[in-house]
Amino acid sequence: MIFRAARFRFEFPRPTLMMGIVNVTPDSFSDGGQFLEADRAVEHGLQMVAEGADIIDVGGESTRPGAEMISEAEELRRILPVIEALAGRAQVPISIDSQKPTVAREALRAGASIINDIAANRAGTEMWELAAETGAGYVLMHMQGTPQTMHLAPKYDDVVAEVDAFFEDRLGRAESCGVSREQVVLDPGIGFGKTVQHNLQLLAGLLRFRIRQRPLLLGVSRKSFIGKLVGGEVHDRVPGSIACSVWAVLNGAQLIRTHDVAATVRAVRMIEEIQRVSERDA
Ligand code: 9MG
Repeated sequence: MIFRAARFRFEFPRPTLMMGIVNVTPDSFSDGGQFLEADRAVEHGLQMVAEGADIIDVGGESTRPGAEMISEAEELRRILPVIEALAGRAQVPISIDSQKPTVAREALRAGASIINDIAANRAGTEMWELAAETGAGYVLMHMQGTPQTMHLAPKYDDVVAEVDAFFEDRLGRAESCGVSREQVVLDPGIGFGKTVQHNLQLLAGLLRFRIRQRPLLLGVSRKSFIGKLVGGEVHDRVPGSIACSVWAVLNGAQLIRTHDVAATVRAVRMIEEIQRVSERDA
């Protein structure tokens, strides 16, 4: 399996790709002013690359449940200097985490190579047309509702089957807009319009998505369902996040999105060593 993202190309099987998270939001970096905010985000991204990140995901708008949307101008003000600097200084692909096609387009112009699209459930085709035109990598994520509504009443008869049907449908639609399958990574969108039980069912059912023959990305990092299950504030959720990431790798995920690159890389590399010997000696 191949994943193409502009000038980057990844071939699987290979060690799990680590996507490090850089949030350029006022609540993630102190309000030390526009330049300080961007500088700190760039340093944070470079630090993650030094720790083993293969991709850096830059986002300027919070996607937490109930978070308010910000204007395009404000989102661009936050992300563009960070993407420009990281694309110039890091040797890894930069991904833009945005729901807005116009923001994604400017981010690609500034040097990003992947669109992380949490809103692949929207009706419009603009984001796929952009991916087709630019050859950018495309993370196709499942979400029920929007970040403003998704936590209110998530409902599924069979969450794994419904997410898989969504993947099949959206892969077809993206392809009919000119996006090659090799550009696409699938993501079940843990926490996006899902209850704690839905998240657990998706984790338990990850192998089902192998049928789509595309790399699978999983993002569980510090999410609230971990705190609800095993307790703890955001920073106490790291062990639970790593446990879920290891589980995901053992169950077919090829990319992990994480705030905690150094610890997650070590845990996943350890598992990969065991897997290698287990497959060799089977
Ligand atoms: C932006 N963002 C927050 N959580 C995410 C997840 O699980 N996957 C992807 N692709 N993006 C996410």
